[in-house]
Amino acid sequence: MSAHDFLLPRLRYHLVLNARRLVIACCGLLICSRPGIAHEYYAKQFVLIHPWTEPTEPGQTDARVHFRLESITGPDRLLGASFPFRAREVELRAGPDDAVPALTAIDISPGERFEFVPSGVHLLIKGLTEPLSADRSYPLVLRFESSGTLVVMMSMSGVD
Ligand SMILES: [Cu+2]
Repeated sequence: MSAHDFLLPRLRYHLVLNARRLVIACCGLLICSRPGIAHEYYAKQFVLIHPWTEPTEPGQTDARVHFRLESITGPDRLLGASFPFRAREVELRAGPDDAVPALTAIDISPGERFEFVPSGVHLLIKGLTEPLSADRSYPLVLRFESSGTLVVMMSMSGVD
């Protein structure tokens, strides 16, 4: 067995391995930066899937946030959220009626699925300082009682 026979397969193995790592890294970037692609975040007790909101017009100061939790293995509570640099506050809402006072927390019980949608419990971004652009993604900070703080990137379309 020559040195060539010994080294070449190893070299190939390393190239394949590194190429695979690169592909995985690129997928992560694409998933986070391209709107409308389903993306997920793993927390202690659940998986948070596809946080998104919609582009806003100049002068529009509110935006509603959608996402869902899946594979919820234990109880948790969403205690608050913030949208640093771009909004005054993020409210926890019980439903579509803005006359109903904001919630102080949202209880999450174990189960298959928990949806945050404007027709039910959801987050309302208030006091936007700049319009939200369709070709961007934006960070949202979520604070859970048990799972701690989670920073997620919102895409600008609900289409997975
Ligand atoms: Cu997504």
